[in-house]
Amino acid sequence: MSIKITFEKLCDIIESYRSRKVAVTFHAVGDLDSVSSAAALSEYIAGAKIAVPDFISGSAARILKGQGYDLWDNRSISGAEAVIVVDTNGLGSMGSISQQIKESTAELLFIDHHVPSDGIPQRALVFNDQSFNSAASIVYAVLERLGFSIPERAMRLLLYGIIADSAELKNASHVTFGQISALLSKTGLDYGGILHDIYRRDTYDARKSHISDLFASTVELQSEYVIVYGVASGHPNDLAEKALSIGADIAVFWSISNGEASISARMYPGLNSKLSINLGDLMKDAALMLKGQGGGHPCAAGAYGPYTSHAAEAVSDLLSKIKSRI
Ligand SMILES: [Mn+2]
Repeated sequence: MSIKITFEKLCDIIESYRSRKVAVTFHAVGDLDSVSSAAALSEYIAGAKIAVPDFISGSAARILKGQGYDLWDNRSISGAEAVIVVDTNGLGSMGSISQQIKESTAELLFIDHHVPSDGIPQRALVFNDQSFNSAASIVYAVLERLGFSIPERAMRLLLYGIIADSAELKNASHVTFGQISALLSKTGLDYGGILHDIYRRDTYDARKSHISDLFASTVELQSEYVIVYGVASGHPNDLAEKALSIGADIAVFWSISNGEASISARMYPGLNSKLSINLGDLMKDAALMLKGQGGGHPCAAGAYGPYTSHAAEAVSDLLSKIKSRI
């Protein structure tokens, strides 16, 4: 069991890290909440170095740059006396950096707002409070409590992070509303403009190909579940998400480009436990067939590899495993 700490203790620790060598990292495919939390902490902790686990999502990277930050390319925690992991509930979702953390002797501090997992090392200190809607909300509360005068670019980014994780304010408490209100007033930003920026529409080319690909896909009803699958002309993960957003329960799409096959699957949240399906595990088998890499989360996973001639077979194998559980 890791060591749970209170908000007061968290503030003390962050304050004590101010003069130390600290690495800040987050879950694989860092989103706006992760990157804004990391960026704001690195403003407070002068010696902080941000370590990107796998990569940063396209919209997070765009907004990070838009707020005047350079994109981080460091992927190592070496040399750090302490590692702060934000927005992450265990090493299982940390991609390539989890091995570095396992091998490191640095102090470990997790700051998160997700349901805790058992994938946190025993020696780690953990602040996890799900009454905060986001990691950015926790980081903002800590920096305020420490009396730090947060640079404006970090305030803007925290505001984006808090709003992004609020699901258009559906996931928001009185704390969230209070912080959003304070940050809007301090930065002069406008809520509608931020939403527009976060959920910017795809280009017309991308929207046209999403719609064409979805029309060309196969739609099956198995028991009471709608399964959609087919070929994507763009990124298969985008298409699988679109399929879910218009009512699919399970979506599997694949593509071949530049000599690489890529498969992506999505499931409606919660179906993994209901149907005992873990897409992340199933994608490991798909990756073997593609002679590449695969994995992910129970409801969102992918595999890619150079063995393109086996892609169709890997997809039908995946679909039959999924259907056998329904
Ligand atoms: Mn988050």
